[in-house]
Amino acid sequence: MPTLDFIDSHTGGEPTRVVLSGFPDLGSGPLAERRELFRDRYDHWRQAIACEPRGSDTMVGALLQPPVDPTACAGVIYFNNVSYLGMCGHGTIGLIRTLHYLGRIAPGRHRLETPVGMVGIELHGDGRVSIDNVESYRHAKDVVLQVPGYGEIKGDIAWGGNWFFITNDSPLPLTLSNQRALTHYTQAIRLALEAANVSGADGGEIDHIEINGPSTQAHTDARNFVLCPGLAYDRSPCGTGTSAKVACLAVDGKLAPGQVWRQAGILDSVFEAQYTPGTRGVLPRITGSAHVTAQGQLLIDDGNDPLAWGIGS
Ligand code: PYC
Repeated sequence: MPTLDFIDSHTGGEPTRVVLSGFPDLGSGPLAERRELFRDRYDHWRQAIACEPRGSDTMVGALLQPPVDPTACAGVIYFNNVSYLGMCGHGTIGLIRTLHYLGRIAPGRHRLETPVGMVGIELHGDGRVSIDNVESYRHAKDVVLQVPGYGEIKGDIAWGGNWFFITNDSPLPLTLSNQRALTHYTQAIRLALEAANVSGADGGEIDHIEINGPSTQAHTDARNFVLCPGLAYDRSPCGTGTSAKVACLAVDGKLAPGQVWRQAGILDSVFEAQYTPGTRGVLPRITGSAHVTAQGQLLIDDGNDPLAWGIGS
């Protein structure tokens, strides 16, 4: 019976499941190629790991891989209940915390290989993790969209390791008690983007929707609500979304290089962000913390269990 060793953690409430061993061999090519192989041949494994009954629509899987570049501490492919992610901020914080828990890395600087490029890491002595994320940039500003049931809204399209539509327009305050209505609204935005054929650079699918609102907590600068590709909301402030937002703030002249900006998510957990200028946009640094929650084995009893490979969407 296929058996996978895993460790779960949460970063500001958003879960990450690091798969340590038991997965089929994806070879030693670039991570982007290994991700395509995963998608083409082993997508049922994604479903078995991330979807119910073992996972949930909020679960992000992190398949640990040997890196191509020996200076990296690890390689990783991120995935969720519906597909694959280029990068994942909360997932990286969870993965680094997990590697530390296993005694595989010590506090200090590290490098992590992802399908969208090398990411710099700093594991601090107090357990916080900083990510020097991939270059992030705004692709389009003030895109006007007709959203059925909500009318005209405006937002920016930006890259932070995934594609985001970022808007300040919200029908309701960004509170946990409004999460169902906000999920409904952001799903409507996602459908409107698809209907209007709006994409990121090179036709990249905009599969994350971010609403930004004013800060409601001391020591924070803003608050967000993020819809993830699998149509669940991000429990954390979303690392790639925060990177994309920082790219927009920088190009609008609202955030200076090195200035710290604190982004709260819908559960009040906070990521700290700052940037240095890049060639196309900004090089964001995102800091947050994660907690290990479970360690175990996933058992895929495909001889007896009709739902051994998970419940797809
Ligand atoms: O933290 O980048 C992130 C992320 C992406 C999807 C869920 N979390």
